[in-house]
Amino acid sequence: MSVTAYIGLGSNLAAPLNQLAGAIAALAALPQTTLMAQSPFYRSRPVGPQDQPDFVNGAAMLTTDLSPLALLDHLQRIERAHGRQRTEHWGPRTLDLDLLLYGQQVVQNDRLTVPHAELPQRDFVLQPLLDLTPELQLPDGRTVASLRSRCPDNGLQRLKPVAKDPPL
Ligand code: J1C
Repeated sequence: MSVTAYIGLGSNLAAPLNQLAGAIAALAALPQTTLMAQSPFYRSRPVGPQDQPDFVNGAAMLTTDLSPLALLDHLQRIERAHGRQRTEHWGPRTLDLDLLLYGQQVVQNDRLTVPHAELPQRDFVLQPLLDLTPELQLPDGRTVASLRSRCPDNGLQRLKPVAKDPPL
């Protein structure tokens, strides 16, 4: 039985828009998985140290027969393939792929917390989820729309879905 999963994408180094475009292509090529939709991309102010570039963030919706951990293995492989550099905690990053939601399942183990622990307080995660699925709910019944309306503001700017975006 395939499950609908949502992946968060983020980058603020090495041509972030290209990083996210490459990640989307890699997600579309995953085994036992179909890329159903991608959200618009947003420019966002960094959470954490402010002396780093703005981020580009977005989300993808997949249907998959991969288990949560098998999916995480693939996400980490894609991050490495995109030349992820050594990252300091809350510092700048080449490519992050986060498993945000895996159907309505709750996963809690050494490697994985799903729903993603930071999801409820990050507008750059909630807004792309809302764009993909306006009625989306977490396993605990909270709606993404209600969380979005009450979360801190990172100055999201929606980027145009064309190659003419200002370089980031
Ligand atoms: C570990 N994990 O987390 S990296 C991994 N649950 O080794 C996994 N659901 O084992 C484990 N999905 O810091 C546990 N990994 O984008 C999960 N993120 C799960 C994936 N400001 C999981 N504006 C550590 N935008 C793992 N990003 C978890 N500021 C953390 C990468 C993958 C995201 C950031 C803006 C951003 C930031 C900071 C610097 C805080 C940001 C943004 C890391 N992103």
